[in-house]
Amino acid sequence: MYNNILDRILETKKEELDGFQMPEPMPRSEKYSLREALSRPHHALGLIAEVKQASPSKGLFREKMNVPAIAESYEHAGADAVSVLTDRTYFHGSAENLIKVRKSVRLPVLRKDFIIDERQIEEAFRIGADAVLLIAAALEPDLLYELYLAARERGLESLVEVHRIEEAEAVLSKFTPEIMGVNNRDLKTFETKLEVTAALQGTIPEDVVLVSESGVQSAADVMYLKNHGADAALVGEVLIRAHSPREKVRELFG
Ligand code: IGP
Repeated sequence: MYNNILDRILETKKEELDGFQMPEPMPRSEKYSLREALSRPHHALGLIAEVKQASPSKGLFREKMNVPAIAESYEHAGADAVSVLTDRTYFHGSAENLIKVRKSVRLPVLRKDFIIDERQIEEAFRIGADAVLLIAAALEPDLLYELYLAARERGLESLVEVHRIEEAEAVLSKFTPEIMGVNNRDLKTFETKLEVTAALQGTIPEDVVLVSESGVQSAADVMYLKNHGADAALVGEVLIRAHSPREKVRELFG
């Protein structure tokens, strides 16, 4: 019925939006800028550490997650920002997890979800996110730009994710995002290779903060990305699986 997993996720998202209920706004104290944090990273390469309990390609990473403890360990490890998967159906995430992270760290928090509607932007603001993910493979360029503007109006930054050169070019022909993510994983096939970042490096303007996403497993990977134009890496699985995320960050980022 579906050509690929991304189409299936987007179909589910649309269905779920039929019953959408806007949460009450959380009290917000400080605001944190993802772009600023990644512009002066704690390590040689910036780090966005991700809270992710499961994924459609790999299943459950952990039976249980102590979200505040994980978020605190990321902060102590010198992560520059925290990403939180809020999609429930495919990633076992939740808005509650993001709220817990927001309360646990003094770092920018990225809402990681499949955003296709402005209500999800307002929701991200209300639960305390500083930034949202916008996925080029999931959105027509016009809609992506509208959502980017809606986020900006709400004071939220956007991480605009691309995987193919054509996607990057389509985005950049409309506007220049402050922060772009190159997803090393193809969301339609799950194939993951760090060379995707190297291949897109030249397409993304110098002054755009470039986040290389997915598939980082070793210190050699971190070094590779640093040498191929990345300003930061977005790392999920290896940190979530680690007994000590802090030691894992030290091992990978030095
Ligand atoms: C993290 P990894 O391989 O370190 O667990 O990947 C992150 O890049 C990945 O979760 C991700 C993602 C996405 C998930 C990147 N873009 C879009 C869902 C939707």
